[in-house]
Amino acid sequence: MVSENESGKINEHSKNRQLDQYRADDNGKKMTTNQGLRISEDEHSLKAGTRGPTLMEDFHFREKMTHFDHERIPERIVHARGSGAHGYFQVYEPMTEFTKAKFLQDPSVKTPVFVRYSTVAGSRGSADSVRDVRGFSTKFYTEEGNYDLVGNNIPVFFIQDAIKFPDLIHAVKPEPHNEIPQAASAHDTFWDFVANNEETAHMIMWHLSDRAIPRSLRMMEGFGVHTFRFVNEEGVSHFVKFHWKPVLGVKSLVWDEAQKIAGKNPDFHRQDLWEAIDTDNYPEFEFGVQLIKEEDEFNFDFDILDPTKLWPEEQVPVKIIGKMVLNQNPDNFFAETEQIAFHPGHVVPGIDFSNDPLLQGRLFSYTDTQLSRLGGPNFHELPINRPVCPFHNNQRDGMHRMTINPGPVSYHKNSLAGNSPVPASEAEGGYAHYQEKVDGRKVRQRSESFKDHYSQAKLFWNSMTEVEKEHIIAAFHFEVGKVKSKDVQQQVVEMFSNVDLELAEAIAKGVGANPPSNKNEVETELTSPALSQELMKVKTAATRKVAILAADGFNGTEVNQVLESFKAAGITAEIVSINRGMITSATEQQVEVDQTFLTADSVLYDAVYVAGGQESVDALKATKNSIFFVNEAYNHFKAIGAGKEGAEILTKAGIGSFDPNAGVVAIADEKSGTAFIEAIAKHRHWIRA
Ligand code: HDE
Repeated sequence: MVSENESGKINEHSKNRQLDQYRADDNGKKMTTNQGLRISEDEHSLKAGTRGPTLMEDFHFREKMTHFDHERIPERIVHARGSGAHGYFQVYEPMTEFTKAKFLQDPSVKTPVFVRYSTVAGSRGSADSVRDVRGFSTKFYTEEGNYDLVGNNIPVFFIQDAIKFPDLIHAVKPEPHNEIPQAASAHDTFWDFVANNEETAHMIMWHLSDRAIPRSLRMMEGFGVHTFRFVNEEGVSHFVKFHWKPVLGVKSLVWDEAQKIAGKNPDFHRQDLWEAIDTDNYPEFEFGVQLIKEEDEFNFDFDILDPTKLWPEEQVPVKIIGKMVLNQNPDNFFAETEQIAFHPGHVVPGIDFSNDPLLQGRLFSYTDTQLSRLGGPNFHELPINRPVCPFHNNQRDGMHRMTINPGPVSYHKNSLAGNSPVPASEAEGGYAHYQEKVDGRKVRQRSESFKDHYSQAKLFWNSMTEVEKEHIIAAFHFEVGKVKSKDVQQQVVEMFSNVDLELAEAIAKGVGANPPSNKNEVETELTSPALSQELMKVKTAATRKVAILAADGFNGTEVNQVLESFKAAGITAEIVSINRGMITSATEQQVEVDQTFLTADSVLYDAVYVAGGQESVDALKATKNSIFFVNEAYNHFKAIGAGKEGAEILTKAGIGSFDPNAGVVAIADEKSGTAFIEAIAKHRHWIRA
């Protein structure tokens, strides 16, 4: 069995049907060894007497223990912590004008996909909510082979040339002498690298912005980062950048919250993704492309091959061309999310590379890393990695080979097998590299056109709203404040004075460094509103999670009404109370408590609603926990709602008065329920700051 479908017709179920052949159901079965021998006893090793030594001949013990001893594989050198999901992709209109890629032609075709999200720096078991870039990798199982779009949630990168990647990662990973800190960039070696590699400036602005602490993997953008090529049937090429736009909008945590979540629920994002799919709230992302004609390559004030530059959307609009829906959780984390192997070099006809030196280096690294991670050259045969279209070549043998290739011929060209498998012509779907003309001397140099490191960093800064700027400054204070070397701190201040003098002065003040002596601030007033997540239009409360604080004697009519309006808005709610079990309303209605103040925390919710009812409010008031819960949610700028008597808790939590404009809503009637939902949809109420 090489492929699931020799006819080439792929639909959204193709990958699932292929995986079915590998799924094993142990339910209700007798236990056997891996050889199929039934096992009669699995709790006692074979011994010479009940108190005697274990015997070598205990093959069952040996097999079980040996397998256990070898259960771990090396974690990814970067992006070790990840979460995945199955789904499908559908194009809105044929993209024939720009690319011949088949999965981008027919709007009726649903191409199966697997997506893996990740953080970069932390180990496999590190917390989800840390400040970091998020990986956003998509494997499209197309009829022409697997296409991997291995992107991030930030559109630019730290460095311009792949040869610097090991240095960047050595600097950001825990320091090698003491393996501290885990999953964090707030330490000396990272900031030393930044200050001595000016090309990082633009990416650092993004890294310290709210983009690096997403609320949910479902609420962040994705970017292919590099410039790629689309090539159509006529061989005409366009430069292209890829975008994923989340249907739920781009939303972030606040830093204090992100740090607390790391302790309260390290699996915050993984669980959010899992539960969303489990409850049929399928994450959706629209697919967009920015296109530049070949002849316009040099018409920009940045080099389109430079991965530290973006193409401002106001200059090169994003054309939305399709949608991805994630509708199925994996069955087995290791088999699917861990063993999936992405590679930017997995392309299909119609998609090609540019000469971006970062991309060029990646084309080497990804296969190489799988060899040590997955133990040999046959990782493409693992179920999650297998294309759903046929694959035939003369590659043979190697560790863990699963395919059985009959016959004596495994070479090309041959006559004994009629010269098969035979390369396909372009007309037959054979991949032909775009025939770009290249001409140059062999040099170890960077193009002059890559040397402006500050204009787009400044563009990003100019495009931020006031609150986003405040967050970036606070992030500098945290990150550089954790740096022990005063010298490195000062270097950072000097470097960012190239971006913006006020910013550099603010950094200096917060970390106790001298004001910048360098006054080379780049001069540009340009802005790109599309870069600000605060200015984005999508505002919905759908799939958000609200904590309802209630105890015995709560106002049942009011809570029912609120729950109804939550349901209509696609909001989920959990009852948080003093103890688990049932609580009874003033009118004898019973509801089950989902969480207590010990098992839950305000940081795990998007909003808080304190139910009315005097007895309930009195009971809650008596616990400091409820006051802290509301106070913390308020300080994290979240929507707060309260029934009439619930206002007493708000007062105790230091909240002055109801003010829907500041997201503090009195729940009295249906109209106020709507106001509360609008407050949740706004996500955060910065006016309180
Ligand atoms: Fe990666 N990167 N990377 N990277 N990368 C890996 O491949 C590498 C870069 C990205 O969920 C590794 O299979 C080099 C940019 C994602 O499995 C490794 C360079 C972007 C993932 C590797 C880069 C990415 C990886 C580690 C500099 C955004 C996770 C394990 C030239 C466009 C994929 C693996 C997954 C993973 C190398 C830079 C995204 C070592 C050499 C830029 C999302 O091969």
